[in-house]
Amino acid sequence: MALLNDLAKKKEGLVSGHRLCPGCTHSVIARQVFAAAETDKYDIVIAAATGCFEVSTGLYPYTSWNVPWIHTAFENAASTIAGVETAYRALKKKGKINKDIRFIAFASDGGTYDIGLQALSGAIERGHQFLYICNDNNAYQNTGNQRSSATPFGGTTTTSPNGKVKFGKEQPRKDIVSVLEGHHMEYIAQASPSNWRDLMNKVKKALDVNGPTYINVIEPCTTGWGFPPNKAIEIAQLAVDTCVWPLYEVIKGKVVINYKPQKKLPVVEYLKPQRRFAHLFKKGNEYLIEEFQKQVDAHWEWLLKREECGISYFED
Ligand SMILES: Cc1ncc(C[n+]2csc(CCOP(=O)(O)OP(=O)(O)O)c2C)c(N)n1
Ligand code: SF4
Repeated sequence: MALLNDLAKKKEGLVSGHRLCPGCTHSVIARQVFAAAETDKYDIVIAAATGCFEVSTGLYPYTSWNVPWIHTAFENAASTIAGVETAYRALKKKGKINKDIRFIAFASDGGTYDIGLQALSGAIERGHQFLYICNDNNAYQNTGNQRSSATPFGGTTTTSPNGKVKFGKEQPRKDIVSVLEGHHMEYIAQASPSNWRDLMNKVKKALDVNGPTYINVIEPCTTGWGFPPNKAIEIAQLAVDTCVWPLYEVIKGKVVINYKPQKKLPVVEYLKPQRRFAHLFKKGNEYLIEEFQKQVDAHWEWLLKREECGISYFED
């Protein structure tokens, strides 16, 4: 892995002038992705689904993208990038392009877990070579913080509000990594911008696979989650240290956990600094925090067991 000094000198794929909220991690993640890409060996082409990241970085006639970038509808980042990749393969076959190009789709959880899942599943099944990065900010943030299937249990949003009748989102978040595992992809991972070297390793690996790959990245959203703009990376680290957001890879179906906290923190450490969970700390709601902890523990134990037994359903 390159030294920080060298990384700082690399050409940026996303530059200043965008309109993301102060403290938003969308741009932090993108810069880590570009720092990882070996742009001396290949060019990068991006497709971005409608969402905070897309509307803030590509507001016509301005753009913060320093690489070829294509706007797509909310629901079809995967099919758009698959189409671009197919055109590239066809042109390469005809000898009209001879450079190496790698393709990345960026979408958030609304455009991935929910409305773009069909397009993503189809593109993966067809075996296009692209890396799909989901920047998961746990809700439809661009349109004002509506619940998605990635919203955590108990989290309040405008469409899963807490009050006298409800306590926030009633369902646990969708385990998108497990959903995608059913596609038998060679490489799936989960990462966090707080653990940037780990994230960069994953991007580098994923871009070298000859087929579809997927990385699920936690994307703390200062506005929707309710924390000060300078705390985003701390919040991401707390997600990792509480195992709310385990860092792991599924390589040809085998689980590899990249980070096991020496001391696994209780989930309250993650929940407390965020306004969207404030109601969980009201008297009488202790059971909700216990339930949250139970869900996190169960998923973590399951991952540990899968790593230990090392079985894979994947056929080489
Ligand atoms: C079919 C369709 N439905 C709704 C919209 C309106 N819309 C645009 S972005 C968005 C939410 C984006 O949420 P997410 O993918 O989680 O991205 P975020 O803004 O949170 O980063 C919605 C509802 C749309 N563009 N197209
Ligand atoms: S609403 Fe959240 S995800 Fe969207 S730009 Fe602001 S901080 Fe980023």
